[in-house]
Amino acid sequence: MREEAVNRVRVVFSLLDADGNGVLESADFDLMADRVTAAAPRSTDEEREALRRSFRRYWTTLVSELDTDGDGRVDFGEYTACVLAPERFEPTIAEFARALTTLGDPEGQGLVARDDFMALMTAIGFVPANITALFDAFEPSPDDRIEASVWEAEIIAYYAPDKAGIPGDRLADGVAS
Ligand SMILES: [Ca+2]
Ligand SMILES: [Ca+2]
Repeated sequence: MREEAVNRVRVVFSLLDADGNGVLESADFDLMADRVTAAAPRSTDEEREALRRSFRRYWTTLVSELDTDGDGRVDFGEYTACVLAPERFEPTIAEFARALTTLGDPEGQGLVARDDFMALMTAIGFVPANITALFDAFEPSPDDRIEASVWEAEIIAYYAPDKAGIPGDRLADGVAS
C-alpha cells in the first residue's frame, strides 16, 4: 500500500472515532452527525437527515464488514482490513460524499463557499490549516467558491483506502483533537 494511503487510513480512523476513545462505535457516528448538521444551519431538515442517514449507513457498513471479533466495535486493527476490499465501501462513501457536499451548497447552485466548507470540515475534525490548503488546491473562483462536484469526487477518493497522490493528502498531517 502507498504511504499516503496508509496515512489516510490512519487519519480517517481518527476522524471517524469522533469521541476519541480509540475504537469505532455507533455513538461516534451519531456524534459526528450532530456536529456536522449543526454546522449546516441553512440547509433543510431533509438535507440534514440525509447526512444522518449516510453516517448511519457508514457505521453499519463498517461494523458488518470489519468487526472481525464480533464485539460490536471496530478497532484500528480491524479497520485496516478496509484496504483489502475497498469496493465494498464505495456506495456507502458515495452516499456520504453526496450528503456532505449538499450541506455545503445550501443554495443548490453546485458551488460551495469557503465559510461553509470550513465549517463542515472543522465539524468532521480536520485541522483548519489543512482545510484551507485543500480549499485553495481546488482553485476557488474569484468570489471564493469551489465546485461541489469537485469536492464530492475528492471525498470519494479520500475515503477510498487504495488511492494516493490526491489533493486530499493535504489533510493527512493530523487531526484536531
Ligand atoms: Ca469511539
Ligand atoms: Ca471488533
